[in-house]
Amino acid sequence: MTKPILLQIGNVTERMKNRFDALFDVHVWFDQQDQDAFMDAHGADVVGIATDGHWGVPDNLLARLPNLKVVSSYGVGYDAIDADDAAARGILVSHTPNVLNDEVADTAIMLWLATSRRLVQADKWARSGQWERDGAFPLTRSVQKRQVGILGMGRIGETIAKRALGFDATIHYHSRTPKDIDFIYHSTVKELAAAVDVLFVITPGGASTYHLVNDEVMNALGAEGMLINVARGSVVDETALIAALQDGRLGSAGLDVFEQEPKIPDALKAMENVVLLPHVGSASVETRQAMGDLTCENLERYTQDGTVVTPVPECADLNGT
Ligand code: A2R
Repeated sequence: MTKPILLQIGNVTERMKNRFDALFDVHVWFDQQDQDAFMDAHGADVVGIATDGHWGVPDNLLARLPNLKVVSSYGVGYDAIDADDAAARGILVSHTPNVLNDEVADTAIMLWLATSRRLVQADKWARSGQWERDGAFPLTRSVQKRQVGILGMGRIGETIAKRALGFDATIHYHSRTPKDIDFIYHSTVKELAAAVDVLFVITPGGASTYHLVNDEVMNALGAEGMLINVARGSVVDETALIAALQDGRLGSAGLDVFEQEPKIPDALKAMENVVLLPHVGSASVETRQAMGDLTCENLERYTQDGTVVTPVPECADLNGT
């Protein structure tokens, strides 16, 4: 029996590839020398897409695959997929929420600690012999008993908050709607920033959160304030961030994500008061395996009963109809 065609966008692990191969005739989009010829030959037979949060689904691809039924994306963020368009076409889109909450929250806390206690500079001080030459490393700022702000009190935001409570933090937050939780809600991002010492950004990317953290927000956070971004580069106005750090209007930043990844502005690389990571929020062996497994389970469930395990909210109504 011929297997349905799965279009694979981006790289997958061997473990994922084996699971895809068991059910699908897999074609790798970026291996196609002539993508138009592939479309002419197979476009009408493609039933599924496997992709990730980085590559998403390239513009116009949905329109060119008339029998596409399911898109399984590796990662929780799906701003690179037009989920409203997919839902309107009756295409089920799934992602991998929850399995990465702890890892991303750990990364956020790691950035907070590393930026506050100047881990990178202290390591250099120890390695370079500066300790022997110049003596003790300068004192740093404590993370204890801080006013901690969370922009985006969702699955990951709440996990960050739980960890911050371990440092005796007072938790403040902003999201579109107040939650039934015992933290302090602020109705605007600027108000939140003005109330806290450190602001964790953990909303989705996309149009609705574009540059939500702007010049005004950074001024409100202030000269002693710290910005930690583990969401998407697009949520923070990077040009304004650089200017605020350079002027001393914002104290410091810990960044896992950037507007033009993998490009990082030289101005940020040159600053001592920022810690930079190459988008590794969920990047542990264990968590990436769990994300890969859920990506596969979504496709496998689809072949069994036409539903997925974890649909994106835009497609929830399609799941099982
Ligand atoms: O929808 P709400 O009221 O629960 O708020 C969500 C909030 N959020 C926003 N807050 C302010 N302004 C906006 N325009 C806005 N849009 C969304 O972000 C919610 O509190 C939070 C997202 O939570 P979850 O949907 O549970 O996402 P999760 O799993 O925590 O992941 C967040 C993002 C991913 O989309 C990736 O971009 C990144 O973390 O890894």
